[in-house]
Amino acid sequence: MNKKISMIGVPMDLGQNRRGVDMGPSAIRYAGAIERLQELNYDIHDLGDISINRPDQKINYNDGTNLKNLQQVIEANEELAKMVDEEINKSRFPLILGGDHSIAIGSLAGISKHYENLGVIWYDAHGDLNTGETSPSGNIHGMPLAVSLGIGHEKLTNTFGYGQKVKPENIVIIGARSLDPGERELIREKGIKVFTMHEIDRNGMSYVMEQAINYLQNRTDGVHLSLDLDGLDPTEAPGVGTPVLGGMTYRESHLAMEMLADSDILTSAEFVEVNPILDEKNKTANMAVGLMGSLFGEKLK
Ligand code: 4U7
Ligand code: MN
Ligand code: MN
Ligand code: MN
Repeated sequence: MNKKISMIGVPMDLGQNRRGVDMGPSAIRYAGAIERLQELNYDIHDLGDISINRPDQKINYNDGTNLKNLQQVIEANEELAKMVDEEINKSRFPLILGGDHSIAIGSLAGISKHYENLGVIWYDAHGDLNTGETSPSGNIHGMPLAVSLGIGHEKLTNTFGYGQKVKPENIVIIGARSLDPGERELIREKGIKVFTMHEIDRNGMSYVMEQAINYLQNRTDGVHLSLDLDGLDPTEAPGVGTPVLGGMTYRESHLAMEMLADSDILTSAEFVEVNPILDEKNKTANMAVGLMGSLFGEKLK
């Protein structure tokens, strides 16, 4: 693993309805993310938080669409893409802290420029494959994976001045258990690889991760991990805005992170959707930091 990490906080909550997720980066830093990684001999630059342009009204509908806060989400993602791009130019590993999951649009826009075949591991209860047309909510945090495939509102898909960021065959979704009808259709149509909770229950996390890693290793030249804390079960990780029962355990998630560390395929990562207001004693942020420890090789130390 690249020993030089650049940490970027994105205090974004405009991609969904609940306040609080904008405090995710602070909660994760407070839980000791930097110290944990320094302990593993990483050279960490904390670039702080990017500034989010908060609208005066609670929800803004721009451009006559159902997409909430479209303009503000675009602006923040452009800024994030630029920063991520610069850090990769300096040969540093981008570690992005959310914020709601709409920020993956900017992460992937900045990262993907550097790879012919960027792989993505989407660790999440949801597919985040909605468009304005299929979304039941109009929340952009339910759309970033579709946007990165070049599907959705043109202003979103054109983030950082180019279209499609990821090829459908280079994506692996892990932990899905809440998929909307339009998302299911897109998964079928594009042949996206999905390991649902069913596969994890039936074959075990070890088998699922082995499959996922082998699959990506053979076809990609870099892999981004996008970890939504709601992938974990809400009894263990309650501090998320869109909890779905029946999720992955902390232990299973540790194993997944350790196997990723062993495989050495990751080139960037993000931890998103931590909402300290909905949390119990910063449990979910602590969980994020625990998983980071495993992801960055604690076991191997
Ligand atoms: B998250 C949802 F309808 N699919 O689009 C939607 F269930 O980033 C939820 O994974 C999206 O947390 C969840 O609004 C987005 C809903
Ligand atoms: Mn989710
Ligand atoms: Mn998500
Ligand atoms: Mn969520």
